[in-house]
Amino acid sequence: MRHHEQPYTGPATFFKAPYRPDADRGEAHIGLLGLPYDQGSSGPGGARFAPGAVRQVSGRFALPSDGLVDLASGASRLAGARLLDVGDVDPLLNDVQGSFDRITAAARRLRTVARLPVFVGGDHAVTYPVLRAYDDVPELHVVQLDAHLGYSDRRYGDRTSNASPFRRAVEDVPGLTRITTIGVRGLQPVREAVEAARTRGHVLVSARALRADPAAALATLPERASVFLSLDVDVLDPSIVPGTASPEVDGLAYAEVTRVIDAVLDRNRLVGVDLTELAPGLDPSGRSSHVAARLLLDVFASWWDPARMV
Ligand SMILES: [Mn+2]
Repeated sequence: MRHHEQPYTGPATFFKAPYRPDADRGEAHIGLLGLPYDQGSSGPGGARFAPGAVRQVSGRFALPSDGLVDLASGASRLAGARLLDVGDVDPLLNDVQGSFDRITAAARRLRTVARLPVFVGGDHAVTYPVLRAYDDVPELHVVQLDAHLGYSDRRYGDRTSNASPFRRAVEDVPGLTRITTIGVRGLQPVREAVEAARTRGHVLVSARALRADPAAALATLPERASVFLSLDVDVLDPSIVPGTASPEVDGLAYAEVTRVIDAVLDRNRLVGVDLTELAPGLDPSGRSSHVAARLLLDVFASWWDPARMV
């Protein structure tokens, strides 16, 4: 059988895209790689199951060749976009550096395959080995949507957890110029991280500040830069995404998050995206995975411009 029209038929791949672990250079506009890694989480874990869960539910967002209709504007979105699922990185259990090396190598490869490399799943620790694959990009900016900083030097003595990816990245990625973190909130034992981030010149925008004055918050975003967008699903309110290990109340609404993403993409060149901290097992309703898949789809739709691809 060739046709797998229903969302739940056929092998589950990201957005029902062709499964091409051996994809060739330049083969995809958008290439999706699963990172089933959760050895960096001190919480309940389960982010290793995020790639599988997103594959399962993203079948409902499979792209017809003539694209989708944006019901808000009537515009056609993603017509002609070529997506590929390039598979997963196999982590090495109890070998963090070995796992990170595999992730970095796979990320470097995906950058040759796809115009827009997309990394799905894992706890936030994966962003460090992903960013290592961008060590050739001058003046790389990271825009991070997250309730947390991810900028601790150590947590419980460990330097490689999901509390430290951006701290390690600024140490090892020479071109990483600035990190803009949007959505931080709550009472957290991270004084050292806040001071280190401010000293390094990073920008922290709280969820409260974004809500109070969105225009002022968006004015902190980079412009005309190469941007890596790191989406931690816990930036969203836990009522929207309960399936995450470190939920923080008083989070952003979905439209607030997409407004930030649209602004980032309007002003910059997007060089990669990750989506982290989705722990599907913590949400028996399954809606967290649906929201995550939809968030990726909205990133793709905002990014895709056929005129730019010729
Ligand atoms: Mn977080």
